[in-house]
Amino acid sequence: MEVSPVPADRTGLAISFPPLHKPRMTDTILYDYWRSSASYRVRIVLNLKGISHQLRSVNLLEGEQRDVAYQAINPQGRVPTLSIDGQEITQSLAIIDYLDATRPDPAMLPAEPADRAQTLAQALIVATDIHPINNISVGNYLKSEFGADGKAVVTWMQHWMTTGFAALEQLAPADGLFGGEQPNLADVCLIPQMYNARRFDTDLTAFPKLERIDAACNQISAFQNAHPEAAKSAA
Ligand SMILES: N[C@@H](CCC(=O)N[C@@H](CS)C(=O)NCC(=O)O)C(=O)O
Repeated sequence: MEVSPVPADRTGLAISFPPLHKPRMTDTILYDYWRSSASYRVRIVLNLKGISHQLRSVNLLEGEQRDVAYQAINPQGRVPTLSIDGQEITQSLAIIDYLDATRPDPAMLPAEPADRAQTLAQALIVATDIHPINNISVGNYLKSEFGADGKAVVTWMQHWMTTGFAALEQLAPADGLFGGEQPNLADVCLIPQMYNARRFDTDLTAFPKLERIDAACNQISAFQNAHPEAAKSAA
């Protein structure tokens, strides 16, 4: 296994993607944006698994995700994309699945099928039911097609975070993390969404277990070094 120089080295900036040559098999590059919560998930997992990597910024506010060169490696024009083992992988959960299959320690999902299903269900509340409808492009579409102003878009986002978190709070353990003593995929998906929730002033008082898990994970260096502020300062 590769050894992680944490925090990750961020080389170059933007717009030189994809590499003009295929990366060496050892070059692992995460195309990300510091505030992107899907990227944040992958940064956490790369750190937890101690995978040496570089970060390359795709500035979503400047529209770099729509650059033709970037769309050649990510046709959706979204972050993250991971260049690893001579290939590019898109979609944070597909990236994490690949990392778990090829670098299994520590595992992000339990081996036992029933536990695995429960962890996936918890993670998917965030990754498929909260996050996608709170995206920049969704907010922009609400504005351009439905006349929503900035305040309405924030109300929309708070609503979907609050309803998703209400379910997740019920599923959260009384003690420890979703993964028990070690973080798992549910923790990896939750912590970036908690960051987003605070960023958009979402009331979290009804979710004490989620707040406890968030605080505990943020004591772990793999999470600290993946935090948006750490990723931003590496940019
Ligand atoms: N399901 C995708 C979501 C990727 C995604 O939507 N990323 C956001 C940032 S968190 C993005 O690139 N948004 C750009 C846009 O909406 O234009 C994943 O998990 O990787």
